[in-house]
Amino acid sequence: MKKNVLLLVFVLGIVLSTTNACRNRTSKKAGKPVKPNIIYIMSDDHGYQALSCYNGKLNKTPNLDRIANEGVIFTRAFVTNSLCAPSRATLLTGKFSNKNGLYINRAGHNNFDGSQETFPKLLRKAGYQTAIVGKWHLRSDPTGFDYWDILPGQGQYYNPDFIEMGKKKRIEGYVTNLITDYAIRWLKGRDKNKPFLLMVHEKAPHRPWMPDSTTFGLYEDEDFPVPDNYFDNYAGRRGAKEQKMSVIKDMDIAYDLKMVDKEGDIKTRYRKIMENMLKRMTPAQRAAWDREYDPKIKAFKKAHLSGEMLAVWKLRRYLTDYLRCVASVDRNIGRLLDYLDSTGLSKNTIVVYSSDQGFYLGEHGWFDKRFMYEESFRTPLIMRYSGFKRKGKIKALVQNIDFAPTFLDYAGVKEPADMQGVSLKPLLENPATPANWRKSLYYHYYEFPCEHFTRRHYGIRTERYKLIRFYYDFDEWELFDLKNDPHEMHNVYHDPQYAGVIDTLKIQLDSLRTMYGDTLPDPEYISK
Ligand code: SGN
Ligand code: CA
Repeated sequence: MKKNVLLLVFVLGIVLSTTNACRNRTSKKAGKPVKPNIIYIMSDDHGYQALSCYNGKLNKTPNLDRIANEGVIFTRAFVTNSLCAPSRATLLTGKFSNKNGLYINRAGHNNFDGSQETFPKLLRKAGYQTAIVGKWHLRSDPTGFDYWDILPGQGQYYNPDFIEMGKKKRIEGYVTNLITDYAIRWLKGRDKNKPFLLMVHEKAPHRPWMPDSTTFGLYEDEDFPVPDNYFDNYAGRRGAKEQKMSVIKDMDIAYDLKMVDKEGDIKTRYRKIMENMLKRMTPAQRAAWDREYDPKIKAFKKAHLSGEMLAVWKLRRYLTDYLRCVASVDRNIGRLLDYLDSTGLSKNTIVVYSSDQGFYLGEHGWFDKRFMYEESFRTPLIMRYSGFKRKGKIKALVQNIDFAPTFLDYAGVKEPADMQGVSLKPLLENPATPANWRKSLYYHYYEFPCEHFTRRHYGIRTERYKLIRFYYDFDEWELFDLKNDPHEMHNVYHDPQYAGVIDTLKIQLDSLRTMYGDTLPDPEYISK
């Protein structure tokens, strides 16, 4: 009897799974293409210099490289406003800050207006199941998702709190591992008859770069190359000169670089914050941490470094922790890809990896982002899907306003007329970039005053040039000839040779501002 029941269950199982498979095929036969699933992964502050598929010489990211090798890699992908919350608002809405209303991160200023149209809402209307796990940072509760499990604010690396559909709970573990666990758990439990959108938003490798113990030992004593412009003197660039994101001057030895000595001799401005983060750890986590950091602290105290030696030590200490956090992201993306492969989901799932912006890994002497200079204006962008006709490098100028239209396009949903980006499908479906593809990009950064003292600025980037205008606090223009000066060290705005170029760029900049409806600078928004 028991045997017969088992047989019946087995046969029923086969019939059911065949029916599901047929349903997919039938929809194809009936002329309706099967809608692809979408997994969008966004890390936090992952500069393209720290992915080996971007020829990064710093580290190896074999799992991220898998996405690029099996798909495409955009070498000129940019953001609209190089900061976390604004980037997330742009991703959801396909619009610049001046249209989605989210200009800056600062608490109590402006929360994301979740009642506006977003691409997850539109996909949901079109029959997709939608979910987001990980960092959110938009303050208002997520809208447009069937399921959400998010980190409050910036989140914590160790034993983080999560808010699952409105309920807060503290979970033991390391944040990058937990986010992946939850992503896979959601995939397993989803309704298998519907296409899905899953957004996986990492906390890492955001400051203060606290690595998982599984990565301890990695890059130990590695002599990371020091960027040529690490000791930049910012001549001719006032905005760059007046920032507070210098590894040498502003990076906190106890907080950022983890030199929290038990004796309490190392007294720094942010030491207390790191002490509190360490207090979250379980005794076992703390013991592993101390085994890793205590010898480093001892060696540091003994060495009495100063001048250039201290400057280089700081950079390498920073990079070691940052790249260890990246290694955890990479390993976990591997887990997710393996899950997709082992369940057959890879074939019909678009996988996209990007960051909310780029990051300085010592270039210009910096950490952090915000500026329109390449390292933070750019974001890594790699994609994989069996349906792409294009493979390898794509050099066209693309921007995070384009992500929402792309996802809608692949799902067969019409892009709302007021979305400002364009679908990347023509780039992914043609052997070469269409001749009418955009030739310039617009950028606008607003947050000031801010922790890193980055002044407000906007600008235009073409294939060859970048024209930036700092405004409000002081009015100053910068022009970079990216062909001759890829590291943006020489502001040639006052060089008469470039007068004609400047005239043309200013006209183009004005038309971009008109096209995107940006009427700021307008001091109004600061007092809001
Ligand atoms: C925190 C960081 C800053 C960082 C912002 C914005 N300080 O305030 O260094 O610029 O986030 O980052 S920390 O001491 O709290 O780490 S963003 O990615 O969220 O925009
Ligand atoms: Ca960020």
